[in-house]
Amino acid sequence: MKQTIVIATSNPGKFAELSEMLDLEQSVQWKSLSDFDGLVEVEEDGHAFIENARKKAIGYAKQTGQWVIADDSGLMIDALDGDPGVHSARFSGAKDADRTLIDHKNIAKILELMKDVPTQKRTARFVCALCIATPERILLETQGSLSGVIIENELGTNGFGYDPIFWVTEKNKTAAQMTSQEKNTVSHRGNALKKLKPLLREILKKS
Ligand code: ITT
Repeated sequence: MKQTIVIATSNPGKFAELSEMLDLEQSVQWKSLSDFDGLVEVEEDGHAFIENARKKAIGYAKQTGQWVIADDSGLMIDALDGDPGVHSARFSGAKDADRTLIDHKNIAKILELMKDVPTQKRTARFVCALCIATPERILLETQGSLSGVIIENELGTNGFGYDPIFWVTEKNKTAAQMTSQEKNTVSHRGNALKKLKPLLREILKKS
């Protein structure tokens, strides 16, 4: 029998990305939060990515009665003591409904805060934490990261969030200059999923 796993997002893009990258369709029936009515939103108020991923996975597993996979991710900049970190999504405080506008304001705030930071001190990393929980317990947790440098101007139009100012040295381009496939091979989310996949396969074999 197929194991149902709920991906803790209502965002169709993230649902497609996670279910495709996990690529275990044979043994898993993927669902999203949109398949359930009356769910109470689990607040992401933890101090670390893994805390938020854990909170969402457990919270939605209890509400749906199913296994749930949840993620939290963001950008950590060394010169800003790890900020924007868990506040990445709304670092500028912008409450606009338009995600592109929020991203633009977040980037503007970072560039302003870092205007006097020299190149060699502009190191940063994207981090992604993943957690799978049943209604009873945490089954699996993994983390992945991608190191880079914050550049002084936006470059590239692909991706989202901080991608246009995130220079990936090993690729000699920003994350916004990569196709989504290319980004998946090096990204924090891709790395966390690569670690999770064999562990999940083992658990599914036993269940
Ligand atoms: P959810 O509804 O799934 O929570 P979200 O936009 O909050 O969507 P995340 O928690 O994964 O997504 O990421 C928080 C923020 O971190 C996100 O809004 C971006 O600003 C930034 N971020 C995360 N991953 C990124 C990536 O691959 N490229 C650029 N920015 C990223």
